[in-house]
Amino acid sequence: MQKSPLQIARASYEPKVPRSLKGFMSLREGQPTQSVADQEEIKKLFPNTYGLPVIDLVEGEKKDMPAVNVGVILSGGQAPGGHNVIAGLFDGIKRINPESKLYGFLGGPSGLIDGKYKELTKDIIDEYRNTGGFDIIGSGRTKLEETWQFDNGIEVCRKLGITAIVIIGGDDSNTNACVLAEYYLQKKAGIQVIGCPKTIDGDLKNEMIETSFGFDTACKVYSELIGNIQRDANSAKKYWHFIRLMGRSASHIALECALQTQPNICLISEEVQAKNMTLSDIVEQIVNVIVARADKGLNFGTILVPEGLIEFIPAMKRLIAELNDLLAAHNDEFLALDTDDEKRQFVKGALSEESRAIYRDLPKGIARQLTMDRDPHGNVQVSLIETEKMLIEMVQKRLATLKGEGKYKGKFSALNHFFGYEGRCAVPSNFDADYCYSIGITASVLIASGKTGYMSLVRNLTAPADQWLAGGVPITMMMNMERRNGKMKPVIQKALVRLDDKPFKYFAAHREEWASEHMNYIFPGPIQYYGPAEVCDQPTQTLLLEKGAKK
Ligand code: FBP
Repeated sequence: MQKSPLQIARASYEPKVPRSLKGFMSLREGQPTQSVADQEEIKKLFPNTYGLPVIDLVEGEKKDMPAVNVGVILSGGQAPGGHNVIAGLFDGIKRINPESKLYGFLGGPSGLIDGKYKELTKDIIDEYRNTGGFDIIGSGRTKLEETWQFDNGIEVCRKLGITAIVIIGGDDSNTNACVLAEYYLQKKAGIQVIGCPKTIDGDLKNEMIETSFGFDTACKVYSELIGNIQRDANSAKKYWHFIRLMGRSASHIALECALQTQPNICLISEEVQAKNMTLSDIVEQIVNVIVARADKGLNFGTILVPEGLIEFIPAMKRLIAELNDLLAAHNDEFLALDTDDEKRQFVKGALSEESRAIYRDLPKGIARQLTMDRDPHGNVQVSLIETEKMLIEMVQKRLATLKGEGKYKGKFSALNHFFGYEGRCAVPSNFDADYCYSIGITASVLIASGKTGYMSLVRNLTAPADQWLAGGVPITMMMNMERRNGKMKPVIQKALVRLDDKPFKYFAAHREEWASEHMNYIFPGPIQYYGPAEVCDQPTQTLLLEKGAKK
């Protein structure tokens, strides 16, 4: 296979790791822990894994350890650095005992259930060191939540002599890792389960987990592209660029990209919800900036739109819920209608007054998407809705009205973009390469120490890598009870953007200046892998602000 010069160079990159992971290690256990909320219910559901202590890895002495067979699963969407978690895990278990073996379950959690796996040997691991993607074993979105799946897992593990499983995933996958750990303890199956925090969305973080891996690289890739667009906008001076950014529900990616590039506008879904904003309020906010810039002769700019926006607009959320219910109950009737117009009338006739008004004012294409693209559970696939196009259409309409009233004299020409897949499999930044490798080694130490129900933990991430701290955090500590599909379930709390936290406050304090002033754009350029640490090893702005390393 032909390789690029960067691929060749990155193959021999040695990730930087915390001092405590360099030699022999031992564990230091802290005090018993509690879940973030609903302590009684969580304790009852996890009698064996509740209340475990947080663990720190410290330098220790050489001990002879038995070989261990470990299975690893990649779960959910790709995130840069996944291959390095696996490489760290491989190197870690081989360091513990060279006879140890690593098996990769293929295509995500279903690989464990169906017994589809491959042994990951040194040759395979070496091919994938410091590369993006999840292609070493593939990933999938099957949820591990039924006891028959767990029991199949026991059979498969017994066949391969596997006594520990590492699940690399987001909040839901790590919740399931914890359920699995508890089940295997109850069943005395002799299989440990360790989780690792993955997702570009950045919404798996809390008091202990400072960031999920992949967020750093993905945001840097998107910020590079946004910066390039801003330079073009500054040069050509003729387009407004509406840029939708991946991130499912939380707006961490949009916020981080705004902090890195200083666009004219960045919408934050959590703020829209907190202020109970309507779609028209959002359009008005955008239009005000466009008009003000036009008055200065600046008929161009950049607007960042988080992927989950639509679901955070309270009235839109109600409309979507009504559509979900309506089409669940009358889907056949709806599908039997011949024309789009008939379908539109059918829907309008069945909605509440408030939702009908919103549905009527939506651009037709978007209204159609809301009723057509549905997931296997019959819900609107919000991430497929082209919010940026919808906003362009609505803004255009509003500007035309203002022009007619003589209140707007500018020119409006808009282009739309969606950045998501461009960043999910990028070559991991040094931060992600180092962080992920460290997470992998840490998981191997937790396994060798007999731990289960833990998430591999690497923190103090704004310091140089050799000062990072490694350890483990009981997954139950991050849990609370939430309603899912009509039932209360124990889940890891999803971290949305907090309006009282430093990253948002910094953004809010500067956005007016970024909106109107001429020369505020920042152009981050491409990720640098070789060169001075301040160019190559910087963590995200979000992390720097959260940890007080940037004011
Ligand atoms: P997870 O890491 O939580 O699995 O999701 C990451 C993500 O990239 C989201 O940002 C996005 O909404 C979704 O996956 C897209 O999913 P798909 O890969 O199925 O298109």
